[in-house]
Amino acid sequence: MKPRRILPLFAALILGASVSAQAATIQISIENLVFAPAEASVKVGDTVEWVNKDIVAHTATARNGDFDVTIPPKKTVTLILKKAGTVDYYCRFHPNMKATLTIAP
Ligand SMILES: [Cu+2]
Repeated sequence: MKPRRILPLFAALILGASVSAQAATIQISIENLVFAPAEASVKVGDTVEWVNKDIVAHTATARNGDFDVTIPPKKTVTLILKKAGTVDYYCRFHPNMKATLTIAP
């Protein structure tokens, strides 16, 4: 087999590997009315996991309306990101709680 015939196979293997490594889970904790980290860089297809360590409920509410999830006390809520963009979000119950997701395509 000539090298130029082997090349596409290698390319497919490399692409396949990068696709499976692409989707990640990003954990954002909520403690004492603070999202941490407040700024996270993620990708479409990634899962965001909000972990509420407080004894009160919070929300992660996108200002552009892309998502609005409620995170009960001591619970974890996940969301798979479907749209690219920079999304500012806040908590509807505590509007001082603010954070940003930078979502790459
Ligand atoms: Cu809150």
